[in-house]
Amino acid sequence: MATAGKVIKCKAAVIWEAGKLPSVEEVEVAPPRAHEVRVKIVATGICRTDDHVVNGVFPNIDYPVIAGHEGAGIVESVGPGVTCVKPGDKVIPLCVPQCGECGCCLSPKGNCCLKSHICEPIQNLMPDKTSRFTCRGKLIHHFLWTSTFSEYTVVPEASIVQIDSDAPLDKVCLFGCGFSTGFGAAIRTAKVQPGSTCAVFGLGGVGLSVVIGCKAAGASRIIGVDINKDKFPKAKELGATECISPQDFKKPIQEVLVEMTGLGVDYAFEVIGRTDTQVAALESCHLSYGTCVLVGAPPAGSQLSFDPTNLLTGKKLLGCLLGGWKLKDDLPKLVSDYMKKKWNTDALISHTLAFEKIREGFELLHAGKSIRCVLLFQTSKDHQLM
Ligand code: COD
Ligand code: ZN
Ligand code: ZN
Repeated sequence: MATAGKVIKCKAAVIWEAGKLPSVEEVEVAPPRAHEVRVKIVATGICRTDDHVVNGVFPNIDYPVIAGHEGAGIVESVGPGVTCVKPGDKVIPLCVPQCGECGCCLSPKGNCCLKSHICEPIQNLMPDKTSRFTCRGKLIHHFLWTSTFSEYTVVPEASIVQIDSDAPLDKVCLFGCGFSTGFGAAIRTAKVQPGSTCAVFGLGGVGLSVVIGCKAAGASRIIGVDINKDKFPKAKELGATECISPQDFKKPIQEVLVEMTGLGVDYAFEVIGRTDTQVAALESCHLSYGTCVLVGAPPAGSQLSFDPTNLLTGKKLLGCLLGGWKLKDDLPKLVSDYMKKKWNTDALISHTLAFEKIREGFELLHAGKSIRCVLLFQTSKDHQLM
């Protein structure tokens, strides 16, 4: 590529301080260093976690920052030592890396890579504690080592995977977070069995992906739970057999679910990120063999409090990050299954906007009107890659 080894000037959405919506700026993106990859992002979704960065919910995030972690793009150039991808490859940046060397990556049992931005002392610079982004002379921080709200981004090689060269990037960007997180919670973490009864608390993009996973696993009853009834039609389209709002009942929703099912659901998923709904999900499970999976992350410092009898009778309480997938190993297969039309994730995309309209995308999320809003970068002639 003509741009290899050079600083690239391009568009990015910078969150200058907590509490402020991102503003679209021209940023400079330095070339990748050893074991890093520079990617031209083609499309990126907006996830609730990006909104948490806008709102300043995470205590360990330094500003200014470029958020975004649900993107797909094309490799522009690679730094010394990179062998996993080459310029021109279609890729998805991984917000949970897979270094392949740490105890967790070497074990088949988990996916929380110990060399990630979460397990290292939490920081939002590159692994070498420097940044590849500047704007108006200021250092701009990375986010989750992905920063997909930039037309070009630099990621560590542990945080990128090649996907099918025919994959539509404006659709499979959702596999970088929302879809994989929800689908994996049902398929990989809970291992939902055919004929079972499931409850899904929260019907946003991630919760609807849980619904898709439960249906794909052959669940016979899938009960969607949300306070926003506008979410119900899409949930039913994707496989929910019934939907209920806690606001329509005087008694706690867990009691309603236990009554609806006899002794409770086989699987309950909490996909909101609140401790009260986490406890409600656990209490709605079958008292002897129900499984509750926590998907949503409550605010930092939250504590969960519940009657331990819930577990003593045999219920299981699980949690997962990105659905539990080992993303380098599993994401290409998920994309190729999508290409074989095994499930329809396109239905999760409620809005597609030009990247410049990113603020509108956040406003749609705040208003509860979007499921997934995908932002598209227009390929300028200067940076044409294909
Ligand atoms: N009761 C029922 N429904 C509720 C309640 C409530 N008290 N409060 C909100 N809801 C509903 C909302 O109406 C909405 O429909 C839904 O819950 C939440 O959806 P979104 O669109 O706000 O959020 P998603 O689907 O994009 O993401 C939700 C997560 C909770 C999964 C996400 O924000 C999160 O916590 N992620 C961390 C965990 C993880 O694995 N992250 C990977 C990178 S993000
Ligand atoms: Zn690792
Ligand atoms: Zn996310």
